[in-house]
Amino acid sequence: MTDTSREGGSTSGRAAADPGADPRARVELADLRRPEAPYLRACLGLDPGHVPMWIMRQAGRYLPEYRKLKESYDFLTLSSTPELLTEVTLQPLKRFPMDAAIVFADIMTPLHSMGFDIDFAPGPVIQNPFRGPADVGSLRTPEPEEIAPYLEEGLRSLAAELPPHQALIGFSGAPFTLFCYVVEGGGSKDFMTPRSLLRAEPEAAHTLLSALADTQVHYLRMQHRAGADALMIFDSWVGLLSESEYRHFAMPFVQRILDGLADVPAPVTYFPFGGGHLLDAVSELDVDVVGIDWRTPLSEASGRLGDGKAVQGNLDPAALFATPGILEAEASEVLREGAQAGSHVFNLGHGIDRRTDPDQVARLVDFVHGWGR
Ligand code: 1CP
Repeated sequence: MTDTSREGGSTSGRAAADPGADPRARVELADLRRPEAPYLRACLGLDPGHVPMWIMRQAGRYLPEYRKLKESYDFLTLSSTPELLTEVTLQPLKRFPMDAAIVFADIMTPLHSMGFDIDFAPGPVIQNPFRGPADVGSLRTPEPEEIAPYLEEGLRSLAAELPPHQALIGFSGAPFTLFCYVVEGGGSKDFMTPRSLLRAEPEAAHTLLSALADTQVHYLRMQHRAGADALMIFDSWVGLLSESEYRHFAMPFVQRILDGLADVPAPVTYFPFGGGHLLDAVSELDVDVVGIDWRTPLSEASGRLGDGKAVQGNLDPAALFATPGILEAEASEVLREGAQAGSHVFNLGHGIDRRTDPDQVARLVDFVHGWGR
């Protein structure tokens, strides 16, 4: 079921304070640069015409053309050179009729301007991790124009190249997930060091989480200004937290970002990976779309999130390794589940695996776009 009652739209933005307005109408269609893009319409709960789809990590190593570029350039060069990041972002759209492009960057991209020294090997490695009160002094909240100027240039060229029906997604990490990496110094299974720091040094942790939130506000606003039609916040590690920990250490800083975006007319997706147990709390966040991993059925997620939030997801990335028959059966199940939610953007439940056969992706996109026709 889709709600078309908001089609008229006003020129007010996300912060629209018209007391008579639909409280769900954070963003009006009339404020979008690409009002016909099915992805954006689904984000706002409007009839998209077909179930729109894109795939997390759609530009990446499963594509031979990406691997070819990687022979000549490392990840940092690819993601920090406007021409190259534009080319890589568009690679999957040249092969598949995706409904959205996601800019080729990383959740670590803005951290450099906060004073963190980051390499990719291939996961992020932070040379100067934040370990406590002694590191508060060297923490910077950068000026907006200091954050990834090459990304701004890349987004401008992407926005100019994309046709009106394909949306451009900008993104950031959520404060808790970024906190995990900058305290740990890289990836981890359980992020014990950051989770201990939350208890041992609550004030320093709070200072870092606040600085991370404020930097993401600048970073996301810049991306919208440069041409991103929609924004997404990845919270990849909140699955480690109980609901009570989530409400204390993670959720307020996500809301702090959302408050900082209140006047930005772009739908916002929040993806609490592994956060099926957190959806009651997530329902209280002021977001338009919630990303769901494959462990929670979309109808259940939507029921817990309540009216007014679209869902995104949630095919298990492993389904792309199955026979075409099984792949289509699993995709149908996701589509049936999504149809029971208010509004649905099809995606995987996490990033695509680098060993995936691109022909399977082509099959999936055709199948999703043909569904219901
Ligand atoms: O060698 C390479 O190709 C580098 C691998 C790579 C890529 C392709 C990294 C290092 N980052 C990226 C791009 C990236 N990262 C995108 C691009 C847009 C897309 O096509 O989707 C996005 C959205 C991200 C987001 C990201 N980076 C997340 C959130 C999503 C998730 O996977 O949970 C996280 C946690 C990161 C950190 C990161 N960066 C790179 C890696 C390998 C990792 C994971 C590190 C770990 O193991 O914890």
